[in-house]
Amino acid sequence: MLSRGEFLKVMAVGAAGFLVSRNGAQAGALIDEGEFAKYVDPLPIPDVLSPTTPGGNHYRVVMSQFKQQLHRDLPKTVVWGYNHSYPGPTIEARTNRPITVKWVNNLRRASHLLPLDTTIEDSPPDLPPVRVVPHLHGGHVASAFDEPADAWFTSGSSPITGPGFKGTTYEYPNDQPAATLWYHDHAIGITRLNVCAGLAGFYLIRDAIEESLNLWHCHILEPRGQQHDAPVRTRVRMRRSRQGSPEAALAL
Ligand SMILES: [Cu+2]
Repeated sequence: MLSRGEFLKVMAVGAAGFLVSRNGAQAGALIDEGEFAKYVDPLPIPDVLSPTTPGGNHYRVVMSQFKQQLHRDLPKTVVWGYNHSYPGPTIEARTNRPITVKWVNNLRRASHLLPLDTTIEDSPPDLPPVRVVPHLHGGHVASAFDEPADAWFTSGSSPITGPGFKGTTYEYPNDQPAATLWYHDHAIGITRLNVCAGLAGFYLIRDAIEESLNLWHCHILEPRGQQHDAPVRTRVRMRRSRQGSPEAALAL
């Protein structure tokens, strides 16, 4: 069994794996993982998203580009995220309490953050390079709001839309047991690139069964008995030097 210190180290490594991203540069040698000092940054925990009105069931999420510090020893990195956060804010839902989310694309760019491969069938050069469509991974969602990959849309008041587009406000019934889900972009042909750029966040569903286990109040980690529930996600990245092109994007 892991000691508390060992557990926290595992958590910190996981966070670094998720958050260390491209350092924004042109083709160069792969960075040696040992270049980054370990356990030097606090575990990043995304904010919990608030509804548009207190106690309400409607949320608004904006996608945009910004810079974020990903590691103590890296310069701020250009990323894409939700509500100016990478990973995006955590959506906390409850079983059988439906919510709606208005997704706003504010990625007002002519080109993608990462190199596009327009030779693959689903990403021809005539599609807008900056197209998005959010998807709730693992969510029990009606097909109209499950966001097939061709339901993409661009930014602006008159967006270009894919053939499957039905709107930008989605319904999530949450008619499933407690679970740790995640939302991420799902646009056809470039899902891997949009997620790699940063379009991903947690979606937690709570229920009475989970609450009865009293897992949130971990008195070992948090002696004051406060709620302590840290969503942690890991991902493996390959990074090139600051003079190099973005690291290889890994399909998720
Ligand atoms: Cu998914």
